[in-house]
Amino acid sequence: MDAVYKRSQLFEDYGHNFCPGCTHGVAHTAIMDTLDELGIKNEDTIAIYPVGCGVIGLFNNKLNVVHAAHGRAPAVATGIKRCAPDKFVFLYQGDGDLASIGMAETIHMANRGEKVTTIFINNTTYGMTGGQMAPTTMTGQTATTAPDGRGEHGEGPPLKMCEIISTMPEPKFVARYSLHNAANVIKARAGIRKAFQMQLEGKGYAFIELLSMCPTNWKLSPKDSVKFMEERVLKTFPLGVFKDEV
Ligand SMILES: Cc1ncc(C[n+]2csc(CCOP(=O)(O)OP(=O)(O)O)c2C)c(N)n1
Ligand code: SF4
Repeated sequence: MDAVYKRSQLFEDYGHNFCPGCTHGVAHTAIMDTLDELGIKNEDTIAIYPVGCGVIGLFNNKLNVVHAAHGRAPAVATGIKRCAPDKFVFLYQGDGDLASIGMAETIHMANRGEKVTTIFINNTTYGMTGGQMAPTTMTGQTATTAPDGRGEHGEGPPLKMCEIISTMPEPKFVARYSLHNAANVIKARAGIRKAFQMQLEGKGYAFIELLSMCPTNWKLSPKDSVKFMEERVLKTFPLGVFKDEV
């Protein structure tokens, strides 16, 4: 029988240990498959990993990885890419990491138009530390630090990173996709591929936001998390391409 799908050779042989229904794993499969498809070799790739659940991914792939302090991935990626412009450099960051403690680094890197690719995992919560309110937590969504729901006590509305970054002149491709079902994963993979291809061609900064499920901290089953994505998350964070100057 012909194999129609093979697991990327960039993964280690053992599986991942994200929670059931977590789409960090789906994001990783999309990234590794895209690197394979574009022929980007492990030895030419440097992945900058964050603090947060995404970091679980670094243990199950064979990429060259630099683990940055919380929020500092853009500074680390900037230094690496400027010193080694021939290397393929991508950042993998959660919403707490990228849009809270790392907001300044994120904004300034985007404003400089560093020639790297950001993969931004927005699951509307601080996953690893147990569900505190993130910059992306939605209005009315509860969190351990917002038990009455965001917005009830002056927290302000969620920050929308694609909308912010697409107002800047330097970023060339800014888009938001979702990982909650197969049809959307196919679109997300196309966006990741376009962004990676851009970097190979030296075309400037790309910011890819992937809406991701965190059933554990949403306190929902994986199946109900899909529903929550469709009924709540996609309404707050509309999908689409916000800027395309490629
Ligand atoms: C400097 C610093 N501050 C805070 C922490 C604690 N911390 C670890 S993971 C995390 C939250 C990560 O949330 P997010 O970036 O949204 O990623 P997720 O786990 O949801 O994928 C925090 C606050 C830390 N490790 N280092
Ligand atoms: S806590 Fe949430 S983000 Fe972290 S692995 Fe579990 S489901 Fe994924």
